[in-house]
Amino acid sequence: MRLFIGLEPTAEFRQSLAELQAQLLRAGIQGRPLAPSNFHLTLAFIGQWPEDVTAFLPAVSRPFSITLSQPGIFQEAKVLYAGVQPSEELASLAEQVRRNLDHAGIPCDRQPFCPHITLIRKPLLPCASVLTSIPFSPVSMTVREVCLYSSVHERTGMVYTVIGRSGERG
Ligand code: 2AM
Repeated sequence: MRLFIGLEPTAEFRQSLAELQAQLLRAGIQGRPLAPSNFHLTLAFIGQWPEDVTAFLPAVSRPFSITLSQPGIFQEAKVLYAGVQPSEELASLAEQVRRNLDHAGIPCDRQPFCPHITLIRKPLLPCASVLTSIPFSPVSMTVREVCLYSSVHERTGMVYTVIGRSGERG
């Protein structure tokens, strides 16, 4: 299985992300838009691993908010993302996820945590200023749980599916 751990957008948050993605495309940005059903905020990327790791997902003991910020681009990874405002709670949740994996001997990508939600892969911009010209709303959602995702390469592209939740740990 190809696994990663992340946050699942609520229906409302997903809708706002889809609207932002549509605005970016309307502004002339080309590339491969993610299907809104695939939107997620990665906390830790595991990659190939033979077992379900739901048991190691930390519970969210105190729900907290995350809020969108300005869209941006990771040049190296070739992704255009919706920014997510950094916060103490979010950073410590990502750290807790990674620590739990370490303790369980499960390897994960140790790139510094930079909260974002990918909207378009391999973006091509009509001009450098296009991103700052997009009006975006600082929409929020409440984080109540952490999700285990599987990533499957299907004929139509990658499909990310929630296969475990922190609330479901036995
Ligand atoms: P991103 O959109 O949050 O950057 C599943 O592969 C997801 O895990 C990708 O969409 C990517 O999400 C994230 N990811 C983080 N590190 C990764 C890595 N080293 N290789 C592949 N995906 C990674």
